[in-house]
Amino acid sequence: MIISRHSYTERAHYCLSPLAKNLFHLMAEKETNLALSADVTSAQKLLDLAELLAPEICVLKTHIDIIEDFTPALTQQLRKLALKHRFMLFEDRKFADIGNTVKHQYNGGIYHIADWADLVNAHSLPGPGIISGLAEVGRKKNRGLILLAEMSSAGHLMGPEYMQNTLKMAEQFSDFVIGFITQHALSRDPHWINITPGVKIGSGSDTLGQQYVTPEKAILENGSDIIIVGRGIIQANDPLTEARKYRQSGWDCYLKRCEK
Ligand code: 5BU
Repeated sequence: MIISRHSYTERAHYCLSPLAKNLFHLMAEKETNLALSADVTSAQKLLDLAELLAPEICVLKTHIDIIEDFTPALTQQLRKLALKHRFMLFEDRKFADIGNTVKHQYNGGIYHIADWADLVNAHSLPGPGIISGLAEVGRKKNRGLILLAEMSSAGHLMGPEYMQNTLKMAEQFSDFVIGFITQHALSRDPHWINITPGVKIGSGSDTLGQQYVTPEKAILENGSDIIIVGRGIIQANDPLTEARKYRQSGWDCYLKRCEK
């Protein structure tokens, strides 16, 4: 198992992406490795959640295309919150097309994702052209890309060979790709950030294929650096108390991993 025992601050030194470096420093200084998956469908609900939980998180992950009353004012507000409370915005767009198409999807359309999202993700499935296309837009704006190496859902097709090939592809773009969406750390190189969705205290699953691991399993056994939590927090009676639990648990596991 490939698990880094180094601190986030130590790992920041190895990053070729300035954004990855900033993210490691932000996590270390704010003492949080919790990302909130704010999967709500109204702009006001998203802003309320962001405002409430901003002090607890290093990353706010959005699905901007599920917002029913989207206006550009929403992303401007999110950016203000991100600056004020020091967290990064991650649009979970999962690009999966040829380079020329993703370039337009990233930069243009209704959402102008590249103008406000520090981070986006993409499938490696189409080959390296998808990264080149996104990099044409993202590099000059100091954005970062996360490649999907391994999903959390049951029956996904991302086997060990696919994951290794995704790593190899990332290595060609290590100033722009900051790491992976993955359930398991992929490499000994300390600069890659392993980001894990499907995390819930108590583990379990939902009825549509989502599979959960606990923060302990994600961080201590599987080498995750950032845990993404959605319904475990936003469907709780008291999301703030719940977010603090996840934050504490995530941070304790990270400290324990560094001590080992
Ligand atoms: P949940 O409510 O904690 O299950 O939400 C998980 C979020 O992470 C949700 O927005 C998914 O779209 C996202 N996700 C995921 O669950 N699994 C994956 O492999 C990837 C994204 Br990639």
